[in-house]
Amino acid sequence: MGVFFSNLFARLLKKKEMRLLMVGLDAAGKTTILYKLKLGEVVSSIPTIGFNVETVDYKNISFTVWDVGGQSVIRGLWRHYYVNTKGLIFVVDCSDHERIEMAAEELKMMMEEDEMRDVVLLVLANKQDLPKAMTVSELTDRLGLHTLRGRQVSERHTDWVYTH
Ligand SMILES: Nc1nc2c(ncn2[C@@H]2O[C@H](COP(=O)(O)OP(=O)(O)OP(=O)(O)O)[C@@H](O)[C@H]2O)c(=O)[nH]1
Ligand SMILES: [Mg+2]
Repeated sequence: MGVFFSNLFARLLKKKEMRLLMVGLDAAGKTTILYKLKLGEVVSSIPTIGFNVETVDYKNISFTVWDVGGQSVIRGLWRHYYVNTKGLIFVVDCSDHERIEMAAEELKMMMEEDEMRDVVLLVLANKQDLPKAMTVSELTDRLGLHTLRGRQVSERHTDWVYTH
């Protein structure tokens, strides 16, 4: 009986698991964010060839975050990580005015994939500390977030843009 109850409790208390995919152009800051979330500190990173994966616990949810490299030759591999992804974190370097169209194009293509239809999208406006960084509303415009297929956009925090 005791074993029965302890098993039951273990099941009830088991953390909910959720898989998140983090992508964005190379040098957007994905790996830096991953280790900030995981370790609470900034670690120096080198460009990711392939991916990093870490589990981050928050309240009763255990997030498995897949951080996939963003160099152009690697971008074609992003689609292999879509399966079972509940949320997509798209990281943008707000100081990279030259490549914002490219970022917009990559995001649009991804969100048009059938597998991504129901994922929650979070656009992370990164590198806000740099001079001439785009503001969140500028970024929302440049990425065409208001026109993403079937999605509503809400800006809930100054440097985070969520769509669902
Ligand atoms: N100023 C500033 N620099 C940042 C910020 N976040 C990351 N960086 C720097 O940007 C550079 C690239 O960061 P990474 O985290 O390696 O970028 P990435 O998106 O993982 O790049 P790939 O792995 O090539 O796809 C590093 O030199 C970071 O220190 C930020 O918020 N502000
Ligand atoms: Mg990286």
